[in-house]
Amino acid sequence: MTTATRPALDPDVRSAYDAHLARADEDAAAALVLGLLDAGWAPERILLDLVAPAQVAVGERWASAEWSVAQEHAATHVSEQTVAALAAATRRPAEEGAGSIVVACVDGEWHALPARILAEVLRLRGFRVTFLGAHVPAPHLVSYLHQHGPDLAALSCMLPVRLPRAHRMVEAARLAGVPVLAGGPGFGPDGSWAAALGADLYASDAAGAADLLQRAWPPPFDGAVSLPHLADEEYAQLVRRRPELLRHLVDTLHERFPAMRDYSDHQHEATLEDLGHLLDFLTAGVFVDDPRVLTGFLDFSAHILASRRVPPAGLHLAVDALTGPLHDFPRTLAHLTAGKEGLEEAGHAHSR
Ligand code: B12
Repeated sequence: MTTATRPALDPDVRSAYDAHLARADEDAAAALVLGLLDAGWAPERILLDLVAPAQVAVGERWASAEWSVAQEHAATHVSEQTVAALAAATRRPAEEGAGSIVVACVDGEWHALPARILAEVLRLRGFRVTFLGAHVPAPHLVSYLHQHGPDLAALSCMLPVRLPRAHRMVEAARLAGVPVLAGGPGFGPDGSWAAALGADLYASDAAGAADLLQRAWPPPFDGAVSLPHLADEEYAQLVRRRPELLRHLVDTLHERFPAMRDYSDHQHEATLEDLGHLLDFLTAGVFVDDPRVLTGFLDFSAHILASRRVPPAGLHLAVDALTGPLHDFPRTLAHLTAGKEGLEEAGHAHSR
């Protein structure tokens, strides 16, 4: 099966599907896609031109605070059920000798739906696919690969903060003798972090991955890790010093924003989580030696804060506060400087 050129999807279909997501009506959403299937729409197209972009829009509604987390979760569940309904309606046994692929999310990665869509697209293109789901720890991946010996492991990473763990997964698969196809925005805007981590192949989306594999099967096994900067130990030190740095950030914020002392337990917990994310994105950027990991996170966080009418002063302050304890980490300091400049350039003003 291929992705032939077809007329654009009727915007009314998309609006109707969006409305089913908004009402969390999984029966109506499933009925809509099964109707499209009956009307002759290619299942791959329904997945990639309807379900996936509608789900991206769900993220935008959540990010702009138009939808609560609960609404986002309900809509995501409907998308998952829709993909399941489509999969059940189109399932057929793989042909004898079909290439076998294991699809898994990297350790700590809970965005299972993009990987599930990839799995279904690969299956529709004739591959034998096993979907391992969200958050697969490296040791479990290794034992699974040893037991089942697939031709390829397809690893999904949606957030760059998971890159150090993604690296362990890539290494684990390659040690088991299984080549790796990496994908998802977590591997970088151009997928360059996938190559640095030793992945054999990279594709930015499911159709691209299927095209690539259909062109070049069996997959190559020639990835090579390229992380020479790790010799300076800055990454290892950032991991070791995380608790101390987190404490320093909390103390600094308390000093600067005394109102934080009256925060509820829940507010304290949320602040700790946000500051932890900042440290983890910084650490992941230092791991792959690319400041875009931190700048991307700061830009994203400033937008989220703006949509909730919170000024980004806390972000600036937190980035500044890290320069003291990390003054003898030149590479990390360069990332922090890029982060500050990025915030200023994007107009996320340093105001209180
Ligand atoms: C649903 C969702 C969740 C759900 C996931 C549930 C599930 N079962 O999947 C939950 C609630 C768990 C979640 C949690 C979080 N999320 Co979230 N989430 C989303 C959302 C709304 C949709 C994701 C999705 O399904 N997209 C639809 C897919 C189909 O789109 P796609 O990316 O185009 O898919 C293609 C490619 O990614 C590619 N691909 C993916 N994997 C692979 C693998 C291979 C091998 C290949 C070749 C290709 C490939 O192929 C896909 C199909 O073509 C996105 C918004 C968005 N823009 O996507 C945010 C989003 C990804 N989440 C985000 C965030 C911040 C988080 C949290 C950190 C929030 C928090 N503070 O807790 C946590 C982190 C959880 C974790 N540890 O993983 C941010 C990431 C921002 C960033 N750059 O850092 C986003 C972008 C939201 C936003 N607009 O800000 N999330």
